[in-house]
Amino acid sequence: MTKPFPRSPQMSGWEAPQRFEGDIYDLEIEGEVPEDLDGSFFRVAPDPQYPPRLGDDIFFNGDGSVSAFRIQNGHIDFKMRYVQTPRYLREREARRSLFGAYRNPYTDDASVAGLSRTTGNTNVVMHNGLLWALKEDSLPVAMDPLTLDTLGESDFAGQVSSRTFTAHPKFDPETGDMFCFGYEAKGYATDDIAYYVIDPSGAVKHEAWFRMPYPGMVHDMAITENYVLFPVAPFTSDLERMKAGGPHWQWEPGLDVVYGVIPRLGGPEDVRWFHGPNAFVGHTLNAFEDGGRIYYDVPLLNDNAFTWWPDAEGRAPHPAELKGAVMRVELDPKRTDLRAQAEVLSPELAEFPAVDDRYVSAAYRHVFLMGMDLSAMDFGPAPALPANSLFNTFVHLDAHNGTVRSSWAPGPSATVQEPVFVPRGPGAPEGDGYLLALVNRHDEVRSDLVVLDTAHLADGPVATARLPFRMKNALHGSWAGAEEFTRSS
Ligand code: V55
Ligand code: FE
Repeated sequence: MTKPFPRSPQMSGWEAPQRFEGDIYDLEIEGEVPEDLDGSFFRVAPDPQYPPRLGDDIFFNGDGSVSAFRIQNGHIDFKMRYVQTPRYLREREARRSLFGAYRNPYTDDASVAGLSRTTGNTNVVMHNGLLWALKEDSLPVAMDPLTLDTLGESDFAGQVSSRTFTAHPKFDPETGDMFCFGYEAKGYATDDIAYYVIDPSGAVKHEAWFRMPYPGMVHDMAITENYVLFPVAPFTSDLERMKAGGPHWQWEPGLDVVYGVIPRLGGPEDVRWFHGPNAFVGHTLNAFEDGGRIYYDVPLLNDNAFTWWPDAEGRAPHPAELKGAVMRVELDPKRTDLRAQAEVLSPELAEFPAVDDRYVSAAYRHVFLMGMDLSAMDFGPAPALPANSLFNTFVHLDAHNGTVRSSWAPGPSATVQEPVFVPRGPGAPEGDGYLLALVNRHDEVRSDLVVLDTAHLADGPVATARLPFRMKNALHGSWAGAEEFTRSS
């Protein structure tokens, strides 16, 4: 018998588990889905299969539940499946949770010792004709992009010896090469990064191992024409704390953010660590080079947004105390003091960026984010909610001058989920096309998939596909054109 889930902030209300798999053929659609859209919008949300082993749990520790919106000829078919990880299958067999706290195997049932702890709950991306469900504590899990059947965890046929793999790989738009890494690559609480370049057929064409200045959190990365960047956020892991049943992460207000910079094909001897002031590091907008300098665009906050991982004194800010901006961080390879210089690109409280994938690693102008317009909300922000649950607008930011080019808010009782950008066609100018995203209609306890035209963002959706149920907040997702659904090897 399955006991009820706890009524805690990260497990109730909009974040109550869905525990649901299924299909809806032909969603009902208001408006017109552009006929030229042919592909799938994939996204993944943490959605725990069973009530937590330790009584309560955090949003980030739920089983990965992938959804796909297959869009073709103006129709949209919906599909939702769990990532059938070894952990999911073992718990399903036992009909209860066997795995304990986030990234802490010392809190697990003895029967699962040594089994993969991945949930695949953080991002889904296409590579080599497969859909990869990603969680930064483990190796990636391959899925069939059309059926969402789970094919299994992969070390790329033995080529990847890192124990872990990022949820935020970057793809070179010219070559299709996947730039990726694992941190804690040699095991829990180690300070090793294993960096890989994997070509579109799945062959590892470059590998480099190096160590971080401290065992921090490296949630995202960036690439430029010649370099790869690894931003380390000031949390630390500690094996003794984990063995005592404590949290994997501790916030470190006294530590700098460090930015690892390595040439694309560099080795450990080439890594340089730039230092910037203590901050909470968000998601990569993009990075590029200009005049020999590297520019990295990323939101930085004044304090720890993961309030469930406090500092050594047990302190964490109230979410209302968090202030941040989208920053442009300059990393000058010629600087001998290795200081990172940051200036405000936009004061917007904006996160979960989507750029035009054709401009990743290069000079770019257009980026779409979720914004937070607190004046437009009429339901009180509650503390300790998952970090991504209070955004309520889509914002089109101009990365040349930091201005808001346009925005759209779905209404006073709605929040939004991470958008993806799809070019209008192969020859479309940068940023010209469509934004696809879920909107949470809190008054109706129901979600919509909206299709926005980026040329007329403020006019609202050109098409709205109504889902007949609530969709928990996803973390991340991606768009894949239909041409990507075939394997090259
Ligand atoms: C993040 C999310 C994670 C994780 C580590 O957004 C960092 C940051 C969903 O899981 O494991
Ligand atoms: Fe992320």
